[in-house]
Amino acid sequence: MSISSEVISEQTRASVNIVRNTWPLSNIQALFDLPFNDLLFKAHTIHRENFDPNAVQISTLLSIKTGACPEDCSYCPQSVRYDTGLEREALMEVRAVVDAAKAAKANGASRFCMGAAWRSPKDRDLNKVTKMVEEVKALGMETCVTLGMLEDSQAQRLKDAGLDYYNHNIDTSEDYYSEIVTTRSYQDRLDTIDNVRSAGINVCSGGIVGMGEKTDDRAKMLQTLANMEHPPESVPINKLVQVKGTPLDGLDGTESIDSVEFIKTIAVARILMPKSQVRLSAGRSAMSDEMQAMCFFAGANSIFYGDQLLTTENPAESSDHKLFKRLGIHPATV
Ligand code: SAM
Ligand code: DTB
Ligand code: SF4
Repeated sequence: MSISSEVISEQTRASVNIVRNTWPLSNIQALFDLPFNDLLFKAHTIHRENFDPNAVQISTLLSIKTGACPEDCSYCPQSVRYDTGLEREALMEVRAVVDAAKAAKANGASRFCMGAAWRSPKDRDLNKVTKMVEEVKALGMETCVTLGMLEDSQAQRLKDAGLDYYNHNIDTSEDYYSEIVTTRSYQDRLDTIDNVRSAGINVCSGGIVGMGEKTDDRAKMLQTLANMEHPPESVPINKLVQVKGTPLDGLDGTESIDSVEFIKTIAVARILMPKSQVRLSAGRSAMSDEMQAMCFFAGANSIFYGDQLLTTENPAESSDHKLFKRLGIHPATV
């Protein structure tokens, strides 16, 4: 496989800190087609030019409202439409959330991400969530929330409370999206991201791989993110956690994604978005230390830390400590 000198010169431009946001799909496909070592070398070079290669940012997640979500996202254990055996829980009290954030801080997390299983928040819910944001921020942590679709006035309320990041994923390519979610459109997601951006909140947006999509869908998903007027500051790449009872449970190895393809996706994300934090997100419990090490080499520089994601398992904190020690990685400071 050869890559044109024009493509190489584009990467060189990116590597000297010019973030381009007009990536043609063919250039992204050409990156996926590169020999693995060439792709990883390129991604790692860009990573080193923009970040401390041995620092990984640590975020801890908390589900502040669990289950009974009206949406039909076919990967999600929290949708009311699938019988996943999950107990629904009402919106947590502010005090309990702040206690969890204090514990996360004591364990080394720099960012606390609060997630709610809503299609979109009601204004009365936001009264409580804005209090959570204010109090968690007062602990000296970065704050992130993910609450579903957001109107611009709601984004402004969160900004006024001091929110640092809003997570809203595009999930997959526009072409594949209708296979995965029908209750909100791709454009709805892009509109929410625009509202978050306009309010002056940092954008956290990425997707899920291993849902039966093709390499081209992964290329298109990354193209959509990288070509935003301002690419997201934080890009979570989730590997589908298959949950019993959801429509996507039971995809086999050929329909899902293999380790090499996953690492390549991280590398391409790093090349396309040289200044963003690329987060190795859901799915780490099923990854070996060696696989995670390759992801960090390819440009991942953030993780979710703590033994639970929102409702599913994540590696134990003690095993992440061991992993960091084995790899000589230290937590990034805010
Ligand atoms: N309800 C809000 C929303 O969807 O906008 C926020 C919470 S939602 C659970 C946050 C993200 O988690 C989803 O956008 C999806 O990308 C990711 N996610 C959910 N279930 C997952 C799974 N089984 N495997 C990997 N990622 C998942
Ligand atoms: C993101 O991209 N991944 C996180 C966070 N943003 C909110 C959520 C992963 C959820 C995995 C399934 C669960 O634990 O319920
Ligand atoms: Fe609801 Fe979010 Fe799960 Fe979709 S991903 S079903 S919106 S909680």
